[in-house]
Amino acid sequence: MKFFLLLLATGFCWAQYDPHTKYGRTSIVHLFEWRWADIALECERYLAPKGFGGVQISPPNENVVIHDPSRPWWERYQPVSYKLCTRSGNEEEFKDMVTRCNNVGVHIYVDAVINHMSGSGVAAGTSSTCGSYFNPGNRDFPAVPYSGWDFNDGKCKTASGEIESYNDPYQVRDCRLVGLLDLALEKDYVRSTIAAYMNHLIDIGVAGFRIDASKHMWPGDMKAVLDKLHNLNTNWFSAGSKPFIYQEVIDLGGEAITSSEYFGNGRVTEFKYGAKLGTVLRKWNGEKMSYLQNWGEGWGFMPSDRALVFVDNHDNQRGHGAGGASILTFWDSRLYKMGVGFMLAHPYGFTRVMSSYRWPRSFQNGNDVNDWVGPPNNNGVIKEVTINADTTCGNDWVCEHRWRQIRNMVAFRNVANGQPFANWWDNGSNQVAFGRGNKGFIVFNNDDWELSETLQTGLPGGTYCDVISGDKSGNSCTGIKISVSSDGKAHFSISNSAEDPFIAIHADSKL
Ligand code: AAO
Repeated sequence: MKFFLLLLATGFCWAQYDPHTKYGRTSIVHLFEWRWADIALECERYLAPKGFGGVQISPPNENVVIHDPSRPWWERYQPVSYKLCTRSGNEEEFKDMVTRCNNVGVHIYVDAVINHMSGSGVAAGTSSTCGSYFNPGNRDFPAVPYSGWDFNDGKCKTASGEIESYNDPYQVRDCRLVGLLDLALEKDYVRSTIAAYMNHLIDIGVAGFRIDASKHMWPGDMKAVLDKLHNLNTNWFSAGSKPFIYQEVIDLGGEAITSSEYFGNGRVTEFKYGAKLGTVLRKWNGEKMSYLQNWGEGWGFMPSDRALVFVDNHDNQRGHGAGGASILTFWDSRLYKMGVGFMLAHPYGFTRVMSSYRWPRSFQNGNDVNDWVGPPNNNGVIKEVTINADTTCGNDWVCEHRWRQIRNMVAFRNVANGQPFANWWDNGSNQVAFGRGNKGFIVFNNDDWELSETLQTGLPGGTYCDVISGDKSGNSCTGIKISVSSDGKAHFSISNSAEDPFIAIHADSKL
């Protein structure tokens, strides 16, 4: 009986919360809009050697091709069928990516768009990434197939058929989100059809799913779909492994629907995390880094073991979704590196790093009129991710995950995995430091004056290489060196005008 309960607690109950990353790998990266061929190469040449656990990919199923505006990134959130056929690649390329990434211990997490199909106002025809016919006006998606029976038109009670108020949970689940045809997930046919799509991906070898627009589905309907899913492919995962599930629910407080309603299904995106961290690092609303001592649940966030966290995502880096102006992105690179560094050093949540492309941002009355612009492309065909001699990316791919400060903090998190939050220090303002047991230590100076302090690091004595200003290579260090004395103390000085005003050392950066 005891054994059974243990099994229930560790294996069965917890399964969908476990990212199934390879042992010792603790973060995933969202390679937004990348082609499958480039992701396969990136797994082999970069992500595996640098210790990344996995990749969140853009939706792999057939979507509407939108011409006005021309091929926006958001066309991929308007499904036409579940054929694996998009601008990122076809089914063969998808399978090749999953196999090659899994073979080097980097897993694939699919962005699953299952709440809806295309916009209701999209014209009938074959303007889709695989050429499948569809007729939104008639609710006809023959390539699935779905018909009028499979949508929530009869169930939604608003006059417009749209979500008109986020204060009414019925509208949010039963009506259309920005005109998108809302699937009737209460129907077994719809549940089984979605589960078949997800099972096809699981059988190919994916490790889990981001479930798009989860707030717009009833948790019980989602559970019915998730209960139909296969275990992960035993070529790469241990027998009985359930897919990792993280649900996109935007809960900044103040609405009828809360994240906690979804904990039974898996993890949930914690949108408060990036919104608050951006506010603190920008020093808005009187916030200071010294207030971060109780970061996590102490800030009203969900339990750490339910949270999927990120500094920015593909929506709020361009003003979609939620979080507002405080969100830090690659456009504010200095603060962004500090934000991502803080996230990766701190034990709270399961971490996702964003990897973006550059677009011609252009503000009019505070809004970016180019927030729709799709990935770098030639006449609509997504451009290759080229790699420059200095290991950065070309063709307008930003590749934040390849920035030294971010890549090295992914390694820091792996080294510090399982170690407690320790040795907090702050100056009452925006200079803070903390460690992770005896494995890692990080110091930030976000004040307008120099930091010069002797601090307890918790680390064994020795000389360590700061992984923010440089890299350890062999027994030398291309950045700042920090000597930790035998009592664990070390002196840190960080100028407020340093290129990156933070320093991080860890067990593997010891010289
Ligand atoms: C496109 C066009 C539309 C057109 C439609 C159909 O832009 O004009 O009507 O096609 O033809 C993406 C794009 C959409 C795009 C869509 C389909 O962002 O612009 O529509 O593809 O092509 C809500 C959802 C959340 C969603 C987010 C964008 O709850 O699930 O909107 N995110 C996902 C994806 C996203 C995708 C979809 C879903 C659809 O990540 O890329 O859309 O598949 C409140 C609510 C949030 C709500 C936001 C925005 O947030 O709480 O739940 O997110 O509003 O509507 C403060 C508040 C905060 C509030 C926020 C904004 O911060 O504290 O709570 O203000 O008001």
